[in-house]
Amino acid sequence: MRIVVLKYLDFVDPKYEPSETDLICTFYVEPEGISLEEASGAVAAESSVGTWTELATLKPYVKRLAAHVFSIKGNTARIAYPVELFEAGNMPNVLSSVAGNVFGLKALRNLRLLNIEFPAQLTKHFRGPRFGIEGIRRLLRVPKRPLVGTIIKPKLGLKTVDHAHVAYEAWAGGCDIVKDDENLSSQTFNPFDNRIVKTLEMRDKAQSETGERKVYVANVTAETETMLKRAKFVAEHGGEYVMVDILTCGWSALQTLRALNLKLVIHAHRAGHAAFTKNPKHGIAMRPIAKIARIIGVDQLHVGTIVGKMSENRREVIDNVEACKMPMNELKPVLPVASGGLHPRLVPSLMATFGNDFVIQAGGGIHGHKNGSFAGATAMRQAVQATLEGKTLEEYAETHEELKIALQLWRA
Ligand code: CAP
Ligand code: MG
Repeated sequence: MRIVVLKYLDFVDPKYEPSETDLICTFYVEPEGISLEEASGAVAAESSVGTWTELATLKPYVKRLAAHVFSIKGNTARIAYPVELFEAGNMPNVLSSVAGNVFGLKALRNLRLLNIEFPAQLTKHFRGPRFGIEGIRRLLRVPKRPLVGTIIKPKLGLKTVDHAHVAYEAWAGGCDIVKDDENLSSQTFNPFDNRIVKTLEMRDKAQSETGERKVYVANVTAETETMLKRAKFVAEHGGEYVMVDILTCGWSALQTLRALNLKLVIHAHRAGHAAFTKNPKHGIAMRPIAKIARIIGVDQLHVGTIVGKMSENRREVIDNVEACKMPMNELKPVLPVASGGLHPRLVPSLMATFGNDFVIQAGGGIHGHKNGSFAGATAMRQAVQATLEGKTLEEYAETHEELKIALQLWRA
């Protein structure tokens, strides 16, 4: 049997014109002891057919499947992957190729996946968002303004009755959305089934008192079968939203949940993302993760804030929002969620960055209000209203006590 060795440089072809069915990845490449061309070729090789190929001379179609480095600018390499490399409808398979072994190669000091462009040939095998921005706005009957959301705090420890009460206060004060925290599942102090029943009762109470639509985002993150059971439980009890920690659950589990196609909005939390998104030279940027989540079918997704407690910079957050909303093979746009260290004083700069199509989500910035969750939620709505009316927060606070107190608490 003849062994044919494809060298890394065999995968570098600046003349290659990507076809519209190719998947295209953009990588930041830092070589270790070899040229940038060879290193880029190494990425293409190890994330497609590899270098050692038996029968290559006998089966030319193997060569045709090889990925092509078609552009290298600075340390940025763009690689085109023939769509036949991937199994249709199998996202983990795609990522095991383009975001698999390559990060561990000795030949690379650093490698970062900056972006992925999916062809329609691949995205058409996924469901995409069921609701998207428009569907969520219709559900909540909020046609224009930013949505106001909160996370029940403290993150863990509240008993079910207290959890439901804090939720009620936040809804009654003006929150559209109340959600579980990413690490609340079904611990003994707050078991899932009872929590859902009690909290949805409070939702109904707040809805009838305020006349506004309210939603509860129940965290169903768990072993896949359990997660599916919990999602069905939420739907059967009149819930309209579930939350999934998409990275700790994994893409397979998320695909399985979306395949159920329940009439539930999927809120995607990205707990753990910074383990591979934070280092600007190595890992996977949040932008490709946002695109993958959208293709599989989440309806709203955390994208960073620029002004809050998390580390993303303006460029990264703008890219994440674009990944959620850019035209992408007929997929519905995903609603961006700004969250992490937010409070009413940050609302004008958030709306300047995000416009109106996003969720302003605050935990401590609402429940930490001197007068409690009801006043905290009211102050957040007042900050949004002031900004919509083109007024400064200070001006509006003169006639709105809750906001006034919030501005004293969260100083500039
Ligand atoms: C925010 C939060 C969210 C983060 C996640 C928290 O609470 O509930 O999980 O926003 O980060 O636990 O920290 P606070 P990101 O409003 O009290 O800060 O949105 O960047 O994924
Ligand atoms: Mg949280």
